[in-house]
Amino acid sequence: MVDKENAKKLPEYSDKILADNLVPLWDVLGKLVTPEPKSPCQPTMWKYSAVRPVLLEAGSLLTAKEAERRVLILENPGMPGESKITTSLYAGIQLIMPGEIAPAHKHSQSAFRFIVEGEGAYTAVEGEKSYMSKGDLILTPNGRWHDHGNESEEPTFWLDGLDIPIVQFFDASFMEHHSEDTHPHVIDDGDSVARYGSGLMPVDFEPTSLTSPVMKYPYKRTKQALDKMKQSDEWDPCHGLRLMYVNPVDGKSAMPTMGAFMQLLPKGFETSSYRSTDAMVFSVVEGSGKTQIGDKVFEWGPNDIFVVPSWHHHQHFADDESVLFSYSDRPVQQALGLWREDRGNR
Ligand code: GTQ
Repeated sequence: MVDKENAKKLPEYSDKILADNLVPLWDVLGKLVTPEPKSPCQPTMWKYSAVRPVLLEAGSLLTAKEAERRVLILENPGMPGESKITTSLYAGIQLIMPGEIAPAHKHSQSAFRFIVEGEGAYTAVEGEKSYMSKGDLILTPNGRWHDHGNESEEPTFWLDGLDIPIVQFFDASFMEHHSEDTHPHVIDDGDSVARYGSGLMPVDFEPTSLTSPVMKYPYKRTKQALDKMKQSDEWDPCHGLRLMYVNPVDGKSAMPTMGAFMQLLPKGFETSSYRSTDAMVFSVVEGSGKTQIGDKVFEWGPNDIFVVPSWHHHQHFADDESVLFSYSDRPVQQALGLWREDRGNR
């Protein structure tokens, strides 16, 4: 306990030293070093039925080229103005109309596209096109030229996941525009999947990136894996069946800064209460159900997106067999020895 007389002098003391850019730790220690995670991130859901029409409206207001990227950011209401869905990650829904091109650029930020609606648009990474189908995961490793195009007759929508806040935190952002709208097409479509994503790897392959060399993880294969595995009827109480997208070079996360996952919950399944230090963004691929996060309940169906903040107890209830995609900063936390989970015992 501080002496009574001295306690009166302390506020004045704090004010005085502030002019010299000094702050007493004893005033702020409690909020700096918390006994457990205290996140400004709020549990939130975006219904696809609400996002889709307003994004289409943007489709008639500006072209993909004018916008560079026609995206609506999913901004967490707990961090207004910060363009974040969690404290460390960014999410947006991107729309590209038939015939449009979103011009080539490259940046320090890593990105993935998780396809929500449409068939036949593409993302090209250094000229290698990956054509999109619903549920596909397409990677854009940091520092690589990428452009998007839509050769189909339908508008195409996808979820953009980027590590923008992580790069911002480190003040390490660089970005360049290509002199052409599209990077020259120098690699055959599907080359990276064939070369690195077939359980084979070129002899003496030396990776030049921490990101997986496989540019597309097709939903067809992901779903086949889940469908086969569900027949063995071995369910994780907290996750149902949950798979992680991996880099075949090292078996680690497909991207260094973002972990991506796909899980299946059988009809009627109720997961045990779970929490972890990585805030998770979920995108519903198939099925319907609800997720309880703390005392809030979110009812979801196909293409809805919701976020579970760090260290929030949550449970999923599947009304129908459901497939949920999710991503988080888990690989970063694990690399730094920070990641923790709590599998129940409420
Ligand atoms: O498609 O390259 O949602 O650079 C945000 C920044 C998408 C992209 C976003 C980007 C992109």
